[in-house]
Amino acid sequence: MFRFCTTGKNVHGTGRLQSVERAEVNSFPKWNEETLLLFGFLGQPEARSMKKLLATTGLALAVAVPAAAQDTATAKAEFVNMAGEKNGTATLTETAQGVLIALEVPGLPAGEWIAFHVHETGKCDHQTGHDSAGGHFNPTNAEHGYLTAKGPHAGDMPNQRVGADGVLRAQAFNSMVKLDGGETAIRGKALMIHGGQDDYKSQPAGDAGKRQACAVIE
Ligand SMILES: [Cu+2]
Ligand SMILES: [Zn+2]
Repeated sequence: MFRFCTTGKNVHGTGRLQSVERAEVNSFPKWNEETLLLFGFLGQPEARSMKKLLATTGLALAVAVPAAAQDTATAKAEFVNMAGEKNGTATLTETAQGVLIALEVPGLPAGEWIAFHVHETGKCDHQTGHDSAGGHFNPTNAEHGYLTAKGPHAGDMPNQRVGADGVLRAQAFNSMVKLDGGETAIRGKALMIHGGQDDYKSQPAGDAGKRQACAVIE
């Protein structure tokens, strides 16, 4: 229902998947009717309400099936802190408009806003202070920051707030990148969390402070 009402098309899937959805919608109520006829229910008041119930259930199934069968591209990223220890993960999901990034990373400055970017090199070496990950992912040769006329970098993302327990739990959406294919693909690049916030204008990286945790997108 969501798919039909909002977009009228199958965003990620194939024509095959769309036809499965239609088949579900068309065939399920028919099956209900035949089954009820078989049991001699049709026309009875109880049968009418049961038919209505089954038709509703059929609709719910038609919504659930494509969601389960959907072939959405995803990626994982495991964070490594400045001591070289694993600390936290991110799950990335490609959508038609960009990449959704959900992350949970402990051991960060409690209650602070921190910068969060995609960096250009998928190498997290804590012995270099994660400098191994290079600068911000910037396939369009833009300047850094949301507040600059020639910005932002594709790898720029809004600051995130760390919880009072020192754990960052966030969901961010980056509409300037994809997971796979082409210049703006970020699989193989790195996610980076800094100790301070991005001012969205200082070059080349928003004066965001030391790198705290780095994760290769794979
Ligand atoms: Cu950064
Ligand atoms: Zn940047």
